[in-house]
Amino acid sequence: MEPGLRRLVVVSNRLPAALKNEGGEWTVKPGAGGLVTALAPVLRDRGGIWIGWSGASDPTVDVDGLLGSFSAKAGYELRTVQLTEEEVRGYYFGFSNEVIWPLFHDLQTRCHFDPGYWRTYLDVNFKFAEQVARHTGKEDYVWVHDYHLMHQAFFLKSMGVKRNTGFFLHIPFPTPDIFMKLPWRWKIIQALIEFDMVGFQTTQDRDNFVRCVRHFIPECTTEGDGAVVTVRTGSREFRAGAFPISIDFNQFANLATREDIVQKTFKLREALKHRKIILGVDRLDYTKGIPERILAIRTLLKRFPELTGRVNFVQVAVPSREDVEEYKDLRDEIDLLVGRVNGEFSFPGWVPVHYHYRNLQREDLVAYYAAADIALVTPLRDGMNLVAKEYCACNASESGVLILSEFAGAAAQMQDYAYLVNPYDLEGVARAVNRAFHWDKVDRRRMMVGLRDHVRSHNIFWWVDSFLQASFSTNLGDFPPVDT
Ligand code: GDG
Repeated sequence: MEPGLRRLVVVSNRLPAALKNEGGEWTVKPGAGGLVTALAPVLRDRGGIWIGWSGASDPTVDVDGLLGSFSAKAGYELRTVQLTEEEVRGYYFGFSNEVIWPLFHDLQTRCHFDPGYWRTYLDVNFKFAEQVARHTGKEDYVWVHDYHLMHQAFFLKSMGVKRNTGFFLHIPFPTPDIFMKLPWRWKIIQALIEFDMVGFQTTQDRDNFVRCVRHFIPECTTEGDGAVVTVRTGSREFRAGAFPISIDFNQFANLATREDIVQKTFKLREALKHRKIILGVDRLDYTKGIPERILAIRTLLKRFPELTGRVNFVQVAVPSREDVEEYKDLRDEIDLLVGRVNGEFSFPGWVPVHYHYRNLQREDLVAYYAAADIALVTPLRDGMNLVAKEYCACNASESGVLILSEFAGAAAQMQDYAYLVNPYDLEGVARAVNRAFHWDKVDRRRMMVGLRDHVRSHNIFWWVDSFLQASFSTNLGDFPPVDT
């Protein structure tokens, strides 16, 4: 059956709607973050099911009732997997966030390789697979997302349930020397090769994965030289591809030029006295390099004192994983650094760093993007980074500069038109900002037009189509390399 005719079943840790307990009352909130931003418009267009955890661990909550109304509005079905608090602790906070997240972002010293986490991860993956088996049929295409659920195809097979399955990893896949540190490395590889398609953000991630497979199965061969290759391990044949995720370009571009948002953008610039705005937008996470970025701004003001009073650095940090000690410490560290830099450089009428620790409304976020002269997107490591793409889509004036970490997946696609930096090199980042500040208008336009053209054509719909087409195509030559 053609991929376009199959019903799509998305499986991810969280549903696109989260149940939250506010003052004893449960409410439904649309989720934030990369995955929801990426898939919601697609499922609305195609119809289908989304299976995931609702965010509520209280067994007395009427989850189905609460999700029902959201589901009707969203235009697709939601099916929830109920998790206990203990399961959430071991599988989500433990294995996913304290093992795989830091390890796959090359931050192995932050890993807690607790065998209890691993066991709970397996139990929860089994629970998810049972729900997938219950709510799907042979003709459905099951598309599993991210590192929380790497064992879906493996458990479906162990239950004797035949499904066409794809997996997409939103975060980087590490090099073999880092991956090998994982005590359960072989089990993860065994599970991933059970999918029919394993997708990554970049060619480099895909190649890292294939190298890890080859480490355990030396006779493994690959065929093809484009974005998608066929991998044969003897017992298994599957596909592995690079599919750089993207955004709904038109939605952002249209918002940025909507009259009320143009007004908002103007007011923002006015409030900052039309100084040049340098913008950072991130979930508050240690992979995003926020402390390093603030220190780079400090270096900028020290090395280029003529910029004092002429720039504002605006950092938006969205609260994330707030119950985790490491994230609380990171928040304290950032509070301290912002205070220090402002204490060191402010004078009456000017404060260099404006820091917002909250989730902005989409309209306000777009106004910040549109107002910013320079976007400083400097994660220490990132699967893709949608903020870089959203900034370009919103830059209707085509005069902004994107300064981008070479360790973001987005760098592989955007390197011709973005200013690439090493986020650990504070002086290098400071020099890049200084150069962007002085950059000629014609050059800025040329770069931004190149970026916008690329994101416009390689948008979220292109991403979904590429993944689904590549899962079913008989000619993998149709998928040329997507990055370098
Ligand atoms: C993971 C991978 C990969 C941010 N602040 C606000 C807000 N956001 C939205 C942005 C953007 C999303 O959050 C962040 O996406 P990123 O891609 O930058 O990062 P992660 O959350 O870490 O996402 C990443 C992604 O998955 C997709 O595959 O690119 O590498 O780590 O969409 O707009 N949204 C609102 N207010 C804010 O203040 N409304």
